[in-house]
Amino acid sequence: MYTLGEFIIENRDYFSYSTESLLRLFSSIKLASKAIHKEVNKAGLTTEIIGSSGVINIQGENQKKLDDFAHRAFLESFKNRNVVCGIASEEAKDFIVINNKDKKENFLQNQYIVLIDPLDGSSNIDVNVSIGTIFSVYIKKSPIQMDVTIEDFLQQGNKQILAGYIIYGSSTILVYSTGNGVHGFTLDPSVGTFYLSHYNIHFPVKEKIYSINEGNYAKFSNGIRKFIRYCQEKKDNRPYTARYIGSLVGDFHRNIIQGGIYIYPKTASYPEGKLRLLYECNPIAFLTEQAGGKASDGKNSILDIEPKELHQRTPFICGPIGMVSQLEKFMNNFG
Ligand code: AHM
Ligand code: MG
Repeated sequence: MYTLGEFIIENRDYFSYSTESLLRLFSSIKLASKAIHKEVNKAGLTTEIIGSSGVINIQGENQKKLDDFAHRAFLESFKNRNVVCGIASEEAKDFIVINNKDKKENFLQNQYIVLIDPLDGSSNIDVNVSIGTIFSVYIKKSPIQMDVTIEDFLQQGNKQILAGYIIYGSSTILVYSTGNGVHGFTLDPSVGTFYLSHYNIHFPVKEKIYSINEGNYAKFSNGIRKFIRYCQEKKDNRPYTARYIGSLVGDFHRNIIQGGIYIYPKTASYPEGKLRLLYECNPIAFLTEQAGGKASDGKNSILDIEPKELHQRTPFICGPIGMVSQLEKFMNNFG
């Protein structure tokens, strides 16, 4: 059974950048995710973890204690590895510059830009439902000896060199892609190691599930409403099953394995869409395409969108090509 580290080394020829720096980066991701796994698993036992931190975050949302814990865990972990030069997080208004110039070991590979949602779906923490971390990695654009600038973060999704998520569910699973397929590793908590459990994940041929918050039906456009009716129609391989957790990582993880579409469109409450392009949609879109699917804002490929700001929102659709294309047709015809 491969560990994540062994798998990266074994597949080093498929990664165009330094394997050593990738291993270092993963070592920080693994460390922080294990710390979060531990906290999630004892969440019901301690008031230090469940509930609100009393802070309203940059998104105008009530920050949970675990959101804050996860943000700090990843930040500390990235700072200590000498491979990351800048981080943007859902929990911080501005990007964070990591300056390692004063350290002895000033690696040339200190060039990764990380965008992260440390704990997505946090409204599910207090009720024991799956939550996740989503991460996206780019190579720094600005000269290596300079501090990062906003342009380093505002790169198109198709420039990602690594994207992934960690789902803290009935088990903790890390799923990633460096552009050479999508692979999943399950944490064995007794030894603290991630083992390869899902090799080369692909959307199955059979389309089965649609995931959307149907409570917002009255706020959807006609095209989205018609698509929902289409999913429910008894024809061909339909009706599809409706499944919606309200945790992007959980909904996506199920859909990529069982075959389903995830939709968070524009609504009256979120006229630009709810999900954030840079650290929620882009990484999930990258994995979607690597798994043989399609990710779109209804018209354009998510990975082609030119980002304008750090916390930009976008409508988001991802899933098997056939289902996403069908929805795009409805949106094109009916709005
Ligand atoms: P968050 O980043 O504040 O946790 O919000 C993102 C989450 C997604 O995980 C999920 O798919 C969506 O918001 C659910 O939103 P809603 O409750 O409006 O359906
Ligand atoms: Mg989020």
